[in-house]
Amino acid sequence: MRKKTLVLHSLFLIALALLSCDGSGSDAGKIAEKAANTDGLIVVGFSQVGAESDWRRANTKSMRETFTKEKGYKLFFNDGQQKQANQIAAIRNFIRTKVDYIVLAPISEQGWDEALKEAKDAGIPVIVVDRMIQTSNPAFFTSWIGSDFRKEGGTAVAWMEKKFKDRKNLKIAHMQGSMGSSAQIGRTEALQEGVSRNVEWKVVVRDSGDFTQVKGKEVMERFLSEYRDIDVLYCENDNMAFGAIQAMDEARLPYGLRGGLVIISFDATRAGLEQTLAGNIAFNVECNPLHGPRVERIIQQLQEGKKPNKIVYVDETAFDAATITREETNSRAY
Ligand code: GYE
Repeated sequence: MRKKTLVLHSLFLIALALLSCDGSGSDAGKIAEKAANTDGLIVVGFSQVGAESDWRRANTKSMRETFTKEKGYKLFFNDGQQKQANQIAAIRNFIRTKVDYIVLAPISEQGWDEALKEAKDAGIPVIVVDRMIQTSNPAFFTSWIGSDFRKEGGTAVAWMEKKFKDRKNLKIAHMQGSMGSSAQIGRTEALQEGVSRNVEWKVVVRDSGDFTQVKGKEVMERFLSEYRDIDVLYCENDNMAFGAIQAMDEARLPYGLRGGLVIISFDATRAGLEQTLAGNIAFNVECNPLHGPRVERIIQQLQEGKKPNKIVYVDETAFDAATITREETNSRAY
């Protein structure tokens, strides 16, 4: 009997290790060590979407730099590789490991109820970061911190309304992010509202590039094979814009301040601002990924028995190729 229990226990630990071991920068195997030997550290399980963009990598770095042993934390990091099923498995793994807090950067808004109910039943607070989630019970998460994506889109659309004020028949190509993510939903909604307000605006092609450079290039190649005379590319992040720029270079199509297609992008990462400074991206709306310290503040409040705000939006700005400076670009932290 005892032997059987031992075998089962070993199998359980192996399963835990395998779950956390996806070969993509997750803390492979460490979960098996569990919180047992945490030396009074606060144990945080972070389920990250993936590593699809510069924004995402900066976000991961911010979290890793915040939740260090020196600062009193033990961080379990799981890279979901852009799959919700992986993220749900990670959440369940964190619950079994009895972490103190779960931090979730959700790939999409829907589909979290079951896993989050399990976390709630286990008494583990869940902090949602970056994208938002839709839940049947608001108590399934403690706090959310991230960007107002609808507002980001509104900033881009307001710039377009000024830039193309008297323009007739404006042909827009719309490259969307990962479908069903708040970043895509908000930025897309803003453009759709802009199109319904401006009768001369037409979205001639629309497709998702899943927030990656590789897909951004592929999608742009397809757009160009269908429409050579696109006026604007409304591109929902920098990495897809980099891919689109590659596709335009290969097709020898002009873009940017020199004339030709006007590219609008989101994130304003360092690499994105370089492209803005060079005049290739005409307008770049900031999306701030440095959430590590913000999540830590929430955790500290909870540690002190305080009630953090349920919803917190971060402040963001935007950069116009006509006015951006070298200093602004160089001082970019991500
Ligand atoms: O814009 C994109 C990333 O959710 C804000 O996801 C984030 C978005 C960001 O892949 O680059």
